[in-house]
Amino acid sequence: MMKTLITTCLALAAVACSQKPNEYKGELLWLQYTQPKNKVCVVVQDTIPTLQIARNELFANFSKADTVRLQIVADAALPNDGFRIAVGGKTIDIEAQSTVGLLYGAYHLIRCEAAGAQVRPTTEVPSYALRILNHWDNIDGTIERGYAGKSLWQWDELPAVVSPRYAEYARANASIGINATVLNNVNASPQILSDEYIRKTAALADVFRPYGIRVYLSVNFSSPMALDSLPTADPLDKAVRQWWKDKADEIYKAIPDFGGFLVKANSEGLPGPLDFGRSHADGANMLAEALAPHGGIVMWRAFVYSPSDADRAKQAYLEFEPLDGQFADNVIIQTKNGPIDFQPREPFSPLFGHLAKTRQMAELQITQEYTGHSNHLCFLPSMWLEVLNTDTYEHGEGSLIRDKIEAIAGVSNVGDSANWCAHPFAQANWYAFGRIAWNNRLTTDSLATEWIRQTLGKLPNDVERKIADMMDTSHETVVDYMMPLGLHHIFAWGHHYGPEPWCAIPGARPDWMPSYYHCADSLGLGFDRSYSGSRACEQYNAPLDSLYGNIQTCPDKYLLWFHHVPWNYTMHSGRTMWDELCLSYGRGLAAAEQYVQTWNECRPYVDPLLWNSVARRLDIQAHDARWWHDACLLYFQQFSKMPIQQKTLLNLDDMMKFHLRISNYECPADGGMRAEN
Ligand code: GCW
Repeated sequence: MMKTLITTCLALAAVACSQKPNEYKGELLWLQYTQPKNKVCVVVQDTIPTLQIARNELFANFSKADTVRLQIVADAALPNDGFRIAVGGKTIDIEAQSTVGLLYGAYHLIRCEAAGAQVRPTTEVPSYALRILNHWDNIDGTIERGYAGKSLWQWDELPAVVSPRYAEYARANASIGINATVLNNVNASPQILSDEYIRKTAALADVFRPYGIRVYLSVNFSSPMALDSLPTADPLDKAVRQWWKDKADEIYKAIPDFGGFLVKANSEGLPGPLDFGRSHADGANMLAEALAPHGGIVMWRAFVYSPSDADRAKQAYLEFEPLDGQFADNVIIQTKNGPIDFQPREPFSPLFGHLAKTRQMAELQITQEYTGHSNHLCFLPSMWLEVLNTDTYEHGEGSLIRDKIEAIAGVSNVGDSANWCAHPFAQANWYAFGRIAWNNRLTTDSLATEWIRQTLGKLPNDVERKIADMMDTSHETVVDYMMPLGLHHIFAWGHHYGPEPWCAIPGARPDWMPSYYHCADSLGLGFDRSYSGSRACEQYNAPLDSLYGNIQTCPDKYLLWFHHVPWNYTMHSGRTMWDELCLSYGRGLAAAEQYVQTWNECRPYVDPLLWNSVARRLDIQAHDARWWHDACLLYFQQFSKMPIQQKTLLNLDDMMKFHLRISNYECPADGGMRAEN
């Protein structure tokens, strides 16, 4: 018996190895469907575009039933495009209050089949009614902090030419429940509100509408002056208020379901109400008043910092807390997850534990400005869920950020690269953002396996597990080899890629320099935000204020964020802070190097072009991890004067060999790029 069993297993294993890897087409993202065997009968009540899309998707990509019936129902238990799935034998029913809800139900069925999950009766209502991408796309076609090519939006051709990629973009978003998009950069050009660009925007809105996606625009606060030469943009000026009302009317005439405005004001040089002695509330409320008759909203960003206080991490709270309750009902304050700026890890922004009388939404960064651009594998759900599941203690224990916010925005990583995101694993971040915005109870690992099964197809369990583990650990690995223990903002000037803790640009703002944040000196390392320092810890509700503010109780992962720690300080582990720092950098480096090995082991099971594309980037990532490790430890060692455990450093000869290996990387004959081109 045992002999037979072993023989069978060996035979199966042989078959598995010999199986041709599933083909991967970069441009298809997680929608790598293979045509199902039998064709399902899809019953819809109407042939409006959204239902036509749902029917076509099911007909082409779902085979786990004989019949699927899509039914609009009046059911208050299904708000915000929620849906219900009922299973009766070989018939499946999708019910929803809206046609978009039925479309989401259709993509749910297709996802179940593609991910190998059983279709079970269920009711799904989205965690957030507004699930929105922010494209930092400029109208000249460039993308700020974009690493996947140029902007998708071909403004010069629109509205006459409508690229087929716009519908593909909408389909990808609808398949993961994203229902809104801001087309342009928050460093907004006033030009976006010209009548010419409103017509172009309307053409895109027409494509997105059947997929349930509403269009929003980032606006420049000085638009009345830039576009129509008004003498001021003062929000209390009657002519300015009228200008915005007229502009809103013009937009809604062209785009009846326009979503509203996203605003970066009085931040990094952008104009705003403070230029006219007014408040953020004055500015936001003026725009809100213009949009209110049309049901539009204003998303007003809290990403502000000016030399008003010695600590940049305190400034959003200082500027916005006093305005609590002053914003109009259709204003939502959009706050980055952390107080500074999308670092590999930050404590949550204290605003999420305050502004009890103000609508709030979170801004997460999908594009990897600070986590390796499109070269590093950094699966971001573990960072995002760490933030969303944090307790702010605003109303005592159990005041989670995920329940506090009413919407969630992601700064997009999408460009016109053939596979949309350049790094194939960056697609997983776009995917996961949409899925978390729909269901904020999902976990990093469930998202990783869901994405792997749809994108890479059915793999042997151990191979899938290896890839999922790589994804699950990748964010912590990036933190370890870039900025462990609460270090932050020690990246290179300008492009923000690579280490530069020594960076000192003459004349630059001090709070743009790494030394402002790491504060390395002969005594220690880290920014003192405790009671003896900037007292930023006081912006957190009890007991977090004292938990973070006391070096003994502060969690290791935030230690150098909140404290200037002596090099020989004894950590919870019993090691000195210096040794803990060396260990963290060494751990991150080792993990990045291990990913290269892990991916080699997966080679027989992965599409060759995909494998090459990822292998090349994992090599770069391992190289960069070594670069971060050595650069930071050798730089900080100048201050600590303490030994680095030799095993963690390459000697010069090995270092040269290492760099040569990377710089002379033998690109595969086929370039290994076609997965992307
Ligand atoms: O992260 C910083 C970026 C800027 C960005 C700014 C912001 C769009 O370096 O490129 O500008 O924040 O969030 O407004």
